Amino acid sequence: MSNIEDLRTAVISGKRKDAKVLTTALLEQGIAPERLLEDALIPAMTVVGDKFKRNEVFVPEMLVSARAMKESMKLIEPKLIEAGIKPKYKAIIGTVEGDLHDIGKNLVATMWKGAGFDVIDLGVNVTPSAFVDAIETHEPDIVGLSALLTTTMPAMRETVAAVKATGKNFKIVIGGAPVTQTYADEVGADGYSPDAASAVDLAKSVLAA
Ligand code: B1M
Repeated sequence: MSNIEDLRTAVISGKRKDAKVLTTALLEQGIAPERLLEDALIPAMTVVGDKFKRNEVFVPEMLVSARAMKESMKLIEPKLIEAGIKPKYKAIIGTVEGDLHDIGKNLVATMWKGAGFDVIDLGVNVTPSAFVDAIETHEPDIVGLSALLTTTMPAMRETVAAVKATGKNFKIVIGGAPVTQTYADEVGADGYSPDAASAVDLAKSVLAA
């Protein structure tokens, strides 16, 4: 018999194959998919995020844990859909226009998924109008923008203005190496976070506000 604790440990240690085998076994044992999410994957990614914040693990370890979580999610997601279980929050994320960097943005997307959000990832080089179209289509609770270049920071400002002009009710958060809290305040974002783990705390706090 497999147990949920083993799955949590497999994700924390980034053991992708174990995560797949354990998820399959636990689902076959009749454990509800939402329990796997709530008692294994979300706590596992919280542990990894906390370790990252304390500098006990670094980006490579976060990436292997994220990969293990994705293996498990691939099996859990269809079951959650079948059971009609909806995530509490919907998020849209993308790297702004002109910018092709996606490693940090992908990590934020994964951590948000790990926190139980439904994440629509628009990819890189996303124009303000593509963000607006996605907001009209998906009606998210939160929108995340990433930029890695000082030259693409102005696209962040333009995107914030464009998405706010939709008049829809959602929060907007930004991040990326050159981005700061001061810049977030200047462009009118609801928040900024310096890393992927803090992006989860940030999203939860702006959504609760
Ligand atoms: Co580029 N690049 N790059 N690059 N690149 C940087 C960013 C640079 C600092 C390198 C340098 O000069 N030292 C520099 C930018 C300088 C500046 O503007 N200040 C630079 C440059 C100049 C360029 C090009 C212009 C080079 C050229 O062609 N002349 C070019 C631009 C292309 C374009 O985007 N239009 C370019 C291209 C590339 C590659 C394609 C080769 C590749 C990207 C591959 C990819 O992403 N798929 C690349 C890479 C890999 C880098 C470095 C080496 C690494 C970036 C990275 O992935 N870091 C980078 C130098 C460096 O950082 N050491 C560099 C790891 C990642 C986990 O961190 O993305 O910061 P990061 O994400 C963090 C946080 O910032 C935060 O959380 C993440 C995890 O904790 N975060 C958020 C990110 N998004 C967030 C969103 C949030 C919240 C938090 O809320 C929504």
